[in-house]
Amino acid sequence: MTGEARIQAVPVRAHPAGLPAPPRCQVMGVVNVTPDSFSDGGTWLEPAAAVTHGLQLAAEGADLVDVGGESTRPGAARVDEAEELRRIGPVVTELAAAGVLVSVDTMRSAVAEFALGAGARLVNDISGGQADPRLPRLVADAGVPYVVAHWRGFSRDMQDRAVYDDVVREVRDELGRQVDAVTAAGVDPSMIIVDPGLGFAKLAGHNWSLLTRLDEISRLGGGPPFPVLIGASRKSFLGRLLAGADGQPRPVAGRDDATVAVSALAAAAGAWCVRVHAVAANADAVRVAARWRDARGPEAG
Ligand code: PMM
Repeated sequence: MTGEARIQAVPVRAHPAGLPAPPRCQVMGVVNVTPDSFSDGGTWLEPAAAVTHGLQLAAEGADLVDVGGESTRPGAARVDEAEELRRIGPVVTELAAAGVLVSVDTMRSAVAEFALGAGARLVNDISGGQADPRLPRLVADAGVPYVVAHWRGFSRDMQDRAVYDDVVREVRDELGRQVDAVTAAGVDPSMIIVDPGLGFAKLAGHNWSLLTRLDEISRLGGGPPFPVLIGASRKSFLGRLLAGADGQPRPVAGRDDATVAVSALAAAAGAWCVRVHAVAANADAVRVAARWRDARGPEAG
């Protein structure tokens, strides 16, 4: 590929309809109201602690705060619906009432319905419309932005399905079919955000390949590019990269600086949003990337 062709391949950053559109990559702060998430499980299980944390993330510069009540770490069993609702209910309600732009991280229509009624403004469905067929229709009726992530099945055994010949082509094809399905269910394409689903039926090498080809992930079908969300924060592929001399992966608590590096690179490559646990440093990183894109010139969008 020539240098010129490479420059033209840098994607214009796309924004979903229905949300504010500052001229930089968005930062989504994570509040996991779970006992068992890999990165922060148990820390924010009490509603009051989760609300305080969400407000803190917003104060640190999160454009959105993503509230979830079901762990999706590899091997995790499903939580039942009533428990998921019990966990997220007061947290979504209080954060939305405080003026925070809340996204709900759920695969269930009943949970999304409650959260939207309580003021959430975006649905983040890591199954990309596949776990609960009623969810895309609910999102369509609500007219809110919808994160459609590439997904090959529930967390309990998803890593058995981390098998690809050409990960970027296969993820694009499968994500394209997921987008077609949710569009057929009535979701407006301008409301769709796509996500390669890092770590979901992916090994470390798969994640790196996807991260370097965000432009291709954003261009599914013949329409305008889709906004892309990246969830790399503290994931095990970063722990593996930073393994010590003994070969042991860097523990979760030591992965935030690497997350910031990924955020800067993804934002410079045109990602719409990075989903992160440690907001302040990532909010700085996306500002550096915005200035970088600006200085690089108009062809970068
Ligand atoms: N990763 C996790 C949870 N939700 N949502 C989206 N859209 N993309 C992701 O990559 C993603 C997600 C798992 O991470 P966590 O347990 O630290 O929240």
